[in-house]
Amino acid sequence: MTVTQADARRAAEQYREEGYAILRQFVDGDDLQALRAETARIYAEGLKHPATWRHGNLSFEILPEADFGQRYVLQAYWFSWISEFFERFRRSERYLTLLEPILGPSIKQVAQQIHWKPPGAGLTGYRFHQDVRFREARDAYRDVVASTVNTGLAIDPSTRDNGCLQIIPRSHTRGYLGLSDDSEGGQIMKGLTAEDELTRAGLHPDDIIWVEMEPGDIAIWGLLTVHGSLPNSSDQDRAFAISSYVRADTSDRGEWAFRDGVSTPLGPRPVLCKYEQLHDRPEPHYVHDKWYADAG
Ligand SMILES: O=C(O)CCC(=O)C(=O)O
Ligand SMILES: [Fe+2]
Repeated sequence: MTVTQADARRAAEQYREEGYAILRQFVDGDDLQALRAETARIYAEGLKHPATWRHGNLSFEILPEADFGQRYVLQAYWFSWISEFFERFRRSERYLTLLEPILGPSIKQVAQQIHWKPPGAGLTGYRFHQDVRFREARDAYRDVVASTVNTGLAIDPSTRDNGCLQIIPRSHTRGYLGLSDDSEGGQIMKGLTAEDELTRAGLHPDDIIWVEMEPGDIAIWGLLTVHGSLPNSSDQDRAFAISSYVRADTSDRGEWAFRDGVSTPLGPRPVLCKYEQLHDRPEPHYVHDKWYADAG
C-alpha cells in the first residue's frame, strides 16, 4: 500500500486538531525490506567510530566502549550523504503526498535522523518536550510552528517495552510549556520526566498515548506537540527515522526536498540546517563532549 491523497488529507486534519496523526504502512513490501537493510548498514557505519563523529551535517552519536563497556550508536544525522537509498527516500513521492496538504508543494528538510535504542545501552529515553526548543536559530524561520511538520517512521517494531514514542494529544494548543528546559546542557536524554513536571504544566499523565507502530508505519507531530519516550527495557532495538520538513518560503535553513512538487536532490555541499558550526569545521572530526557523564 502507498499513502493516498485521501489518507494524507485525513492525517492533516487530525494533525491540526490533535497535534499528531499516525499512518499505517506508509512503507511496505520490498521498499520496507530495503529500508531496514540500509538502516542496518548505517548502524554498522556508525559503529566504526569510537566516539561521536561529524563531517558536515553527517554525524553519528556514539556511546564509547571506554565509558559503556561496549560501543553503541544512538543517532545518525544526515546519512543521505553516505546513502543513495536515503537520499532518494527522504524526497520520495510518499513524503510529498503526506506533507503537501500541510506544507504546500515547496518543502525543505531541516532534520534527518535515525534514533536507535540498543538493548543494554541505557540513556535511550527522551524526556517529555516540545521540539520547538530545537529551533534555536529563530531568525532563520518565519512562523516556524505553522510551517514545520516532524515525521517519525518505525523501522523496527515500536512497542511500549522498547521505548515507543509517547504523545499528549491536543497539547499543541497550549503554547510553549518549558518542559525539560531544566535539563543539563539541554540534554533531554538524561533522566526521565517526573509526572509532576507534566502536572505543573497543566498536562495529565493519563492522556499520554503510546504510539506503538509496526515497521513502515509513520507518525507526524508538530513543534508544540508534547512528546517523549522511555528508555528501551526490552532486548529488541528500536530504529526510528525522524525527519523534519518546513514550508520552503518560510525558512532560510534546510536542504531542498521538493521544489514546486519536484523531488530535489542534495547539492554539492551541505547547507545550514540545525548544526550551527557547519562552516567552521568542514573537515571530519570527533566530538568529545561526554554529555552523558554523571547521567542518573
Ligand atoms: O526517538 C524518540 O523516541 C524521540 C526523539 C525526540 O523526540 C527528539 O529527538 O526530539
Ligand atoms: Fe522531539
